[in-house]
Amino acid sequence: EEVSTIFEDLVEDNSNSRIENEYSNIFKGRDVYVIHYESAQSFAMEQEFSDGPVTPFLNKMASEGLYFDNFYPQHSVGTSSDSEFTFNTSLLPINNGTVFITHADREYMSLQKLLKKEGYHTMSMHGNVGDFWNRNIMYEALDYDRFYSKDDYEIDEEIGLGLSDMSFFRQSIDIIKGLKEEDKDTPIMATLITLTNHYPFNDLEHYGEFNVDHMEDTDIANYFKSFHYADKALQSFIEGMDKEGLLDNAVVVLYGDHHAKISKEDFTLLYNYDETTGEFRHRDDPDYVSISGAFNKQLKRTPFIIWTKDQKVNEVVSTPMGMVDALPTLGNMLGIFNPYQLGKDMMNLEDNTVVFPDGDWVNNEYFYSASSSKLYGIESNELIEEPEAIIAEVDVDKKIELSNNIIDNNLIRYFNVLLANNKPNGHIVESDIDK
Ligand code: GP9
Repeated sequence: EEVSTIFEDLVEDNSNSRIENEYSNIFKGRDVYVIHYESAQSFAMEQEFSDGPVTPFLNKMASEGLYFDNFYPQHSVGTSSDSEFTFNTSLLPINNGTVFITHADREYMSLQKLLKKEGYHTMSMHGNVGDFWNRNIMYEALDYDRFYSKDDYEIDEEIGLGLSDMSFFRQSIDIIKGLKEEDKDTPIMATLITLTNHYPFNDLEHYGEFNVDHMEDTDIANYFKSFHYADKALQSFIEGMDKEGLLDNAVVVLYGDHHAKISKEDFTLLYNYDETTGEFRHRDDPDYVSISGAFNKQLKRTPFIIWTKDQKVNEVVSTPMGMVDALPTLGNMLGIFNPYQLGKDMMNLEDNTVVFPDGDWVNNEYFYSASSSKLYGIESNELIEEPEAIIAEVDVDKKIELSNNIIDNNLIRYFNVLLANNKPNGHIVESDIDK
């Protein structure tokens, strides 16, 4: 009974929120290249030094595509793997472990499954060992057709954690080109997971020169140098794919997978440097910027960009968005629909409450910190006195508990039976479930 009720509520809510809009099916049948962009944080896209912007090419893609500039990856302790999980399923990560490791034996409705029904070949590509984050096993649950991991690449250049992004992208283009030459008619969905721009960003002799002036010799400076390298690698991928004609009928999706563990001390230096005096402001300066509250949360935002060579959609969406909203938004554009998604199609929303696995939430007006039980104004970053009534309006636990329930109790296995046998009010019996 309980499963049927959960199923009915979820599927009905999703069906009701499924609104045809000008973006419906606009990318149907196109190749889909998803760039899982390691540690790419949005704040870095706004930084410029004497050697130029930190991320000039990423900024160009953001200006040419559909740029969600108020995006949160919603990861928990599973960091990169949590981002992959939520992007591909529109479920929240669990907050007491890592789905990729502890719940890879569950059934999921994934982007891969939905696209395979449309005839796509789906694959993931990553220069690290295949069992990192238990990807080898979890990818079977997501139902990827193929996983190109470290053993599929020539490790001809190592920077940071392993295969350099430049070499990874160069070799990945060759693989994709080969597949297209073998079968130009089968659409491809490929996830390309980068690696170089990874904590602690200390492989300085290999990133290339990039002067960050007054920020030199800080950890955040090393991050900027690493990210600047990753930006060049991204440019080599897009330009290399275009040179091979692989972007003419494609959509590129790029997301920053999580924040980069930059210290508050370094953020304080960065945001309190006074260009006019060449000095760093002190705490008693009236223009001093405090790294706290809503601003501290916003610094953890990462980019989410949907880009096409023909710039078919070119706008900035500033509605608060979580990774859980990615599949509903992209799926509508690809002509696919996940009946069990917990997220929303962003193109139908003016406001949105992004709920995090730890109980934090953010919307257009407020940021709520679960750990401190404090509420902040998004614009003012001021503490809201007497926040109880506002906090009570957001049922955080409902979304977190629903997501955890679906994952922990493998409910999609049952949902699929209800969906297949159209048994919304019926009881599921064990024989209904494929062994
Ligand atoms: C590991 C890479 C980085 O293969 O995806 O993972 P992270 O440490 O960022 O979770």
